[in-house]
Amino acid sequence: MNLTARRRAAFLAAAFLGFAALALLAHPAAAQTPAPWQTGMQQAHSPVEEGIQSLNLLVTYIIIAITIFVAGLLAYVTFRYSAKRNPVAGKLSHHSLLEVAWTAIPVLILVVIAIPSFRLIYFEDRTHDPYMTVKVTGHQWYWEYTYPDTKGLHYDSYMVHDEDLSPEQKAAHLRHLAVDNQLVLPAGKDIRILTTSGDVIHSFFIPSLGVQRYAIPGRTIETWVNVDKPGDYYGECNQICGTNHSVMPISIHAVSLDDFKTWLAQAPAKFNNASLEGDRNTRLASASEH
Ligand SMILES: [Cu+2]
Repeated sequence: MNLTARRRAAFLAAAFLGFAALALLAHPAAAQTPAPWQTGMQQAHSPVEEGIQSLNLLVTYIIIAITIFVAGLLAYVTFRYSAKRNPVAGKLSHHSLLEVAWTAIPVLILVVIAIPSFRLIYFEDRTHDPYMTVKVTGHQWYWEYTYPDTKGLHYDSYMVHDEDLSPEQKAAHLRHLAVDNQLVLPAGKDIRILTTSGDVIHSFFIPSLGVQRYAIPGRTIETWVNVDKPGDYYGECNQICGTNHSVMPISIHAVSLDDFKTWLAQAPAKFNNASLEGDRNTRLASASEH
């Protein structure tokens, strides 16, 4: 191995280790909430999020390969064709095969990315024959959950403010994520989600479940979720929607089908509409003070 080859190998090895470290950082063992100093994605807990993460991984590998190739090429050319080593510049103006190659290869790479990308877009768009439907309505600044398959069960979900967080919620880093009434769903079932809004544009976003849909006044947008196992999953409104945009987190409580049926049986009594209306006004007044 001559000096040039050795330097090139050392450079490529350093570049590879650097990108490998970045790739590892991007995939830590994560929870269903964001972790302090987290840079990568949360662990996947739905088929859609698994698809999103595998597509992300594929694209990351392609990016790493292209970056290493371009950086290596640049380093080689800088070294090999410096004025010292190559005093007489070449007069090559074009090279047909090269031009065909650098057009066709990027097109091929884009096709390789496009096929799984489009497949995923259609996969996350809707589900056929869902077990049930939930309607999600964004409001300034809380979420309203409706179960149209029941006799009009609906309730509001407000953030728990800092001073009201329990020690357990604080320890679990649930500041600006914990809510009074979670969206309760059965795990392991396909659930149709319909989003809309009562005022301005919001966005219903739960990273670990791969759910992200605008909530737009006058429109109903569809997606679906199948939460893989019981647990609590957190997200936030991710469309700037006014002063208190930051105080309308999303918390999903996924339970077994039996537990869900039990919950559904007692939920209408718990979320009495008359008392909710009164509650809504006082909570809104207190929310605008924060
Ligand atoms: Cu919002």
